[in-house]
Amino acid sequence: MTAHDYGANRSSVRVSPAQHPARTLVRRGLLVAAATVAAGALLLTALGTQAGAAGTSLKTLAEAKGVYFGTALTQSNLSNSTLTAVASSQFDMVTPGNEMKWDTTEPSNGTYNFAPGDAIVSYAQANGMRVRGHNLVWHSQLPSWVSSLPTAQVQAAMESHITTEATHYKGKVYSWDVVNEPFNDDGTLRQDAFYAAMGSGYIADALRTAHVADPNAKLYLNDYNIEGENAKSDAMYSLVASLRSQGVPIDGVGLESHFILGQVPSTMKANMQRFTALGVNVAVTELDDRILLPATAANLAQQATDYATVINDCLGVSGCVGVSQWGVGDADSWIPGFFSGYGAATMYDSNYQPKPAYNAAVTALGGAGSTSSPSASASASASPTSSPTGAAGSCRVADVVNAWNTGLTENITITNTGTSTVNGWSLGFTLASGQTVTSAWNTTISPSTGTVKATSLSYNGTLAPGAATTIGFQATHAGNTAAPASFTLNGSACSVG
Ligand code: 9MR
Repeated sequence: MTAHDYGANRSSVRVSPAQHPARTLVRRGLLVAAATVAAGALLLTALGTQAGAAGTSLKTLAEAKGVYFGTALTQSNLSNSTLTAVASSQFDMVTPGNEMKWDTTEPSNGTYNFAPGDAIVSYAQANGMRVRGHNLVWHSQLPSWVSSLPTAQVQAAMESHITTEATHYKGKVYSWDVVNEPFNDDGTLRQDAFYAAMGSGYIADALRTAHVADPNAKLYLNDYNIEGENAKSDAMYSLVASLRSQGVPIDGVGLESHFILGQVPSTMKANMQRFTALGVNVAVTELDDRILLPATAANLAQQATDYATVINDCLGVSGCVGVSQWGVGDADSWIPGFFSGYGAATMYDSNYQPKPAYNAAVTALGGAGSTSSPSASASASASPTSSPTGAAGSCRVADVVNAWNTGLTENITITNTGTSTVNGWSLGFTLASGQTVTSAWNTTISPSTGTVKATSLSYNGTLAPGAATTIGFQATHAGNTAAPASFTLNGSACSVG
């Protein structure tokens, strides 16, 4: 597998794992606000607790539709209280990001380590969430001792691994991705260690072995680029049809759904339907939608459309059991580390504030999403949720500038360091000479040069004490790329840094 296989865009460039950006997660408790100006507004309060109308979380809405809404979590995610507050309030299914993969669970032959996976299961159980076991057999994150085995020993090693792991988690997982990513994009089976040892029969053997170990777990084959109808999904379809006709225990097909902005296949629903017609379930297992950075308002609006499309496709297929996003927020996403220049792929920004895609998901699930999709375009509503109050001298601003020869972006994090809640804000600052704002996100900025004001939108105007929000803009420049020297919030000076 190479990272650029995920999704149709072949122009993406993989960076080496060593270049993965540090997953720096915000420690401070952050407000998750998605308030609309209208009555009946959707309001999510600090640390993901719902204070708005009941039933506005993704999981509650999904459950009312008979499906789940999940996320991937890694063990390190569990120590981030801001992240886990969102995870436990919004999601009812957890997929361990890495903790149940072979390289973790059986790093050397016959030596098992279930502690990381157990930590995820414990978190899920404590928060009333189910677990998608991920995964038992995969060519990747496979310890080298397996691929170095003499061919004649691979089947026994695979069966032993499946039996031991599936028995350990018996009764604790809802489902297993028994075989992960078995196909090449052209529909041929990968020539991995399992195929080399057993031919295509390794898949049926893996499923049968898992079923014996945990007869109640739903057994899945999971892959990417099988969301729409194409050679790869055709191959998966033929395989599932064949397995079913042989009585091999298979319950579902996972469609990973690592999408590129605007490229959700139009055939996704029909594709899911043909699988369910075979008598298996389908699930969207690893949803994200990557954007070429910096994300513009139009990008975020398209992402919202993409999320709604995927969720509606699932809801439109009776055998689609749920949707899981791959990671809680943009700070947790694998995308920036694998696709150079891409990011912003999830429903939550890097401060765990909901993005337009979140509101779109809520709406698709039948909830009362924001009436106007949050947008950073100049035409978006810039009305504060009420008259600006608070924050008299009680704010801190951190500004990160990324400049190139003719342009720059600034990402500005505003923190309410005061003791009262800010209800609607206006951030004043002066652009360096020659800079002209061309687009903005999570705010509107006016005018585009000189001394400007960045104004809150409907969904990020409320800042509880200690809460932060991040806005940004893109500008052209004529050589001076300096950040503003000072900022005011609702007229009062902020500390900078
Ligand atoms: O999210 C996982 C990331 O932390 C790992 O570095 C990566 C290594 O392959 O695997 C990621 O999860 C993958 C999942 O297990 C299978 N489908 C693709 C996911 C993204 O690479």
